[in-house]
Amino acid sequence: MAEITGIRKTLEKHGQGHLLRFYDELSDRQRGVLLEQLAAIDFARMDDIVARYVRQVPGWNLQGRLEPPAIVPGKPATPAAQAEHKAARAKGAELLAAGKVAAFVVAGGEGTRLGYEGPKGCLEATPVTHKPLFRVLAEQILAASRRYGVAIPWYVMTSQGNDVATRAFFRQHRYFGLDADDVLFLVQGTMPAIGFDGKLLLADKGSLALSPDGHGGCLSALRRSGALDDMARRGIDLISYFQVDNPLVHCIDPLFLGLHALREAEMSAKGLPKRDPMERVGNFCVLDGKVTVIEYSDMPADLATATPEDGRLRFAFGSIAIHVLSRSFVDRLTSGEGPPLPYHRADKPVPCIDEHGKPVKPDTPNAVKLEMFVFDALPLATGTVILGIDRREEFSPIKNAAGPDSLSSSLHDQVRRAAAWLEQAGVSVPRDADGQVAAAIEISALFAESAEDLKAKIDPAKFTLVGGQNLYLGD
Ligand code: UD2
Repeated sequence: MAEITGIRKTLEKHGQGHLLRFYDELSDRQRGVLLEQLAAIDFARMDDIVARYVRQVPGWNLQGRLEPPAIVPGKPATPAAQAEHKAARAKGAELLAAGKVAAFVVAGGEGTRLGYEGPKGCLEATPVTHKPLFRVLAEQILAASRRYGVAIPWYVMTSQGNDVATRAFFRQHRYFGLDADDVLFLVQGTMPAIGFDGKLLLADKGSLALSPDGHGGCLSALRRSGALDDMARRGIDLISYFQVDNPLVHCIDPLFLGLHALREAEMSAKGLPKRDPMERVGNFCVLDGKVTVIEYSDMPADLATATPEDGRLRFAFGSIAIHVLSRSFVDRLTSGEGPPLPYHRADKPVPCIDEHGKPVKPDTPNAVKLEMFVFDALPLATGTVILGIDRREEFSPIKNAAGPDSLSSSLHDQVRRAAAWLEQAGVSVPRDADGQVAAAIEISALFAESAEDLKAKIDPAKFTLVGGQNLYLGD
């Protein structure tokens, strides 16, 4: 009783008294849920958040302050660059063999654009054996563990909405061959939806309208969950960060890890030339001397499309959300109070209840959702490597139900990469009149991790591949 009086007072002081409007109608269990949600919110900080992100629309002042960043080419052209790459590969391999590297996937997103029910990592996403995304990633981690002779711990970030289903999926599939002790789950935080009047929304009488706090929430989640301490105990120095939806990702890349280490970076990123100026990827820039990613939706069109005299895009490189983070950097960013990164505002239609407790399903935005983006940590890092990569080799995400960046475009790109690897190994691949691969080909990381690896493993003379064939190269 005393507790609820205190909470009521706090809420009223901060203009959020309506959140307890239906409290008396709730069962004990429902009351417990609501009180727990409220206890997780620092209402003084929420006042600041409302003032900063809801009462005003935060914007960027970019004119005249932006430069394109330096990119380390994925294919080095000069002898000095070639030597650096060689040294970096060796350094990366050394760090891996010494057990200094962890894998980290962010898989807490709601996948609204794709329209897939359930955790996106469960989506069947390969062309021949229809493996779920989680298995594709797991096999890479297992392959790298075998190659370097160490366990590579894999941290999997989920969200409240998909945590139980994700863990159950891993259990059901026996952790895809990984040791269960080396697969560690952490749940990201939530943010309440905030009405344009600054009042938090109720999803129903006993619950706030909450959603995941963005992949940038992973930094606090790593600390809060104990994952950072676990990494320290295991002797991990570097975190290889990737998203759940890109089956071409190289989860463990010795070159990238080695460049990050040799250049003493705190957070690094992979980038690629944008497909078109407005592609839905972040734009790499240097803003007031700091490497910064400006999301496609925040980048003014004139800057996104700017082409100086040579006709090339000035901000040509897009961020594909593949990073290396030093554990010490995450530790530093999360050692203070409060969120380590700024929020990004999105105005969304959020289902809720009105002041009479009646459900409202708006068609137009009625609330502000706030998310942190992990790339906002880049300008806080003392050193950053941006490694330019080949899209065909490393990036074909599954975001949309159809068209570009969909399951069908990704399947196509997976087959194309597998065919390219086979051709580099000397195998003849059937192609149709348009030059498209005329077979379904899938290569598990457990068979080969790269084109070079495949070349070393197969004898092209013993290999025939005919049009219409389904070819799977697995463990
Ligand atoms: C992201 C990047 C974009 C580009 C693109 C490449 C942002 C804002 N944009 O775009 O610049 O790099 O990816 O594919 O990041 N996730 C969570 N928790 C959340 C939200 C997302 O874990 O609260 C995960 C999600 O499960 C997925 C990844 O983050 O693995 C990307 O999320 P998204 O699909 O919402 O990001 P997208 O495609 O807008």
